[in-house]
Amino acid sequence: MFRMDDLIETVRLGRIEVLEEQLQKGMDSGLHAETLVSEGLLEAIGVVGEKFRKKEVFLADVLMAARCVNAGLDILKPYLTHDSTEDKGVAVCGAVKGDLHDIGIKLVEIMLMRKGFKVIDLGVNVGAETFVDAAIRHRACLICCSAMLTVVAVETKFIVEEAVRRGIRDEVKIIVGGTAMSQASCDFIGADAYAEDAAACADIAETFFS
Ligand code: B12
Repeated sequence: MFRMDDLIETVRLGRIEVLEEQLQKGMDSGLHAETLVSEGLLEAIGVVGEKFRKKEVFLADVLMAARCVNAGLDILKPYLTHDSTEDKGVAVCGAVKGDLHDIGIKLVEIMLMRKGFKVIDLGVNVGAETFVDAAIRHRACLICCSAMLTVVAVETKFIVEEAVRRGIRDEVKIIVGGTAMSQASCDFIGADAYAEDAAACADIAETFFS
């Protein structure tokens, strides 16, 4: 029998070896992949993050749990991205230079795929030049950059500046997000939009290109 609490515990303990079986059980019990993500995987990383904040677990525990979340997202991806047959263009996505947090941007990528964007995943710790190189190479219409750490938020500004410097600023929309960003910082750096979560990001992207 599937229990959401068991899934949360599995992620919390970083038990990647039983993850697939548990997610399958969850699906077999009739739960949607979206529910397994929001009430299972993300709930668990929230719990671990809170424990880390209270110094009840080590950074390594957070890392193990995050690996589990990412593995879970990979397993569930086919069920999360099946929606669209449209071709809205290419979106280049990544976490900015100095930032190793990738769960949020992976969710952004999934939501963009659902809306019909082709996603180029640049991963984490991505410099401004690499973002813009990729945007040029793939003729992207969209750059999405994630900044979770306050100290790296400035990197989003460098991406906007690099897009201007390389002459593609008019051809590409830039959406920023992550806990280090806000509408105010978006306005300050001259990005096109800030979104609080992945779903809002995909909605905004859709309005840009519909
Ligand atoms: C998991 C985690 C890690 C993992 C990351 C592993 C991985 N593969 O991602 C590890 C262990 C590596 C890690 C390391 C560190 N972390 Co950390 N980490 C977290 C934690 C617990 C969860 C983040 C997460 O994945 N949340 C779940 C996802 C779904 O949420 P999210 O990322 O916020 O994304 C949502 C939105 O922000 C938004 N979004 C995100 N990206 C984008 C992009 C766009 C374009 C848009 C529109 C929207 C968007 O959409 C998502 C939801 O739909 C948070 C605390 C927390 N509760 O948030 C701390 C946290 C982010 N970490 C923090 C810190 C300080 C660190 C370290 C410096 C710790 C240390 N002492 O070494 C290092 C830095 C490493 C580095 N250079 O990046 C701080 C950041 C504080 C700050 N403001 O600067 C936090 C907030 C913890 C805290 N309370 O102090 N961390």
